[in-house]
Amino acid sequence: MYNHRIHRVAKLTDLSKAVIRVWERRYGLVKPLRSANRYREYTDEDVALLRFLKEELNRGYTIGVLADEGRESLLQRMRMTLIPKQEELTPHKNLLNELVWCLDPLDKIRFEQKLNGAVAVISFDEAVQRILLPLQLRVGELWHEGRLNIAIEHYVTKVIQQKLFSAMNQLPINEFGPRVLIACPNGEFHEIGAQAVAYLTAARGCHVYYLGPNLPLEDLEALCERVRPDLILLSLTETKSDEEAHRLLQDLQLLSHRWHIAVGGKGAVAMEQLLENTKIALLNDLAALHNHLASLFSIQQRAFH
Ligand code: B12
Repeated sequence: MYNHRIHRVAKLTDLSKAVIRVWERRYGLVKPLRSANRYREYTDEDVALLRFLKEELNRGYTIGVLADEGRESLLQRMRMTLIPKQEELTPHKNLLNELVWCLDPLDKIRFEQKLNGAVAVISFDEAVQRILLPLQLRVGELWHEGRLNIAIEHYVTKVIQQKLFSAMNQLPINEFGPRVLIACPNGEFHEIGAQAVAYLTAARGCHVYYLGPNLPLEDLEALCERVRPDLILLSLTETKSDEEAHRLLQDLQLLSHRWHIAVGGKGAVAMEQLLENTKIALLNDLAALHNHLASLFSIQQRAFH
């Protein structure tokens, strides 16, 4: 998660700097921090909120009505309706090529400068989907093909993980948001998909417990008794043999009698037929995740009213 200066915010939102300042002064809808040299600094969430306000104005709302609704309620609505436009989330191909060129031989400084620079100029959500996940995929594939040293792969994976964790740590903890447990079941070590899902879920206002890779389902179940999650999200990245898939399905079905479960990742998609007629939801991609979370929020809101 990054702070952006006003000229960048204007570019990212297509609003003029004057309008952004007026919305701050008159309505308090964004509250930028001030840097040491007094420049306004806006968070990714501010940028997303300004984009959302612009869309709401296009739909016919007036800024006065939106201001009366208040920042918190607008943020809640934004998270629920912010459906990622998949066509805008295509991988940043040229950048990925340039990053990969910095890896063999490793030029750490150029690699990090390029990566940090590219991630800083777009929203972190977009960076996750256009840069960080495709980079992980490329680097993993290069190692699998025997074209990249595993030490370099580990270095890149750690850089990506640090970025995801640090962005997640900067999000406010929404104590009253739906509680979501996220993990990879035992035997699953490919963690980045789950970690990205954890970030995106937290960024949409859920209270996330991220449990990482290789988690035995009995231990997950024991934790559920304490946390009482509204949703368990499991990442399955590996395609399983028929026998393994049936065994996993049995365990998941037991869990699904008590808790609401959704699975995603390539391994889950490969189990599509097995998952039919079960209570376990299959989320094919991140857009499906987004829709699932939106319905979780509306269930929670209905329960409150
Ligand atoms: C990166 C990678 C690695 C990295 C892992 C880094 C890490 N710590 O995570 C390294 C190089 C270490 C690695 C190692 C191994 N790997 Co590997 N790896 C890959 C690779 C190239 C990409 C996986 C990945 O991270 N993708 C990026 C993520 C973001 O994509 P994703 O997982 O598909 O997730 C996306 C969606 O599916 C979704 N998603 C994922 N989870 C969830 C969950 C929910 C709820 C939702 C909504 C969505 C969602 O979100 C993402 C959005 O784009 C794949 C091949 C491939 N092309 O997929 C092989 C692959 C997964 N690996 C494989 C294997 C076998 C291994 C090893 C066992 C190899 C070995 N002999 O040692 C080891 C063991 C893993 C370990 N112990 O760490 C096999 C698995 C075979 C199978 N049975 O399916 C694959 C398929 C390669 C192959 N073709 O054989 N690997």
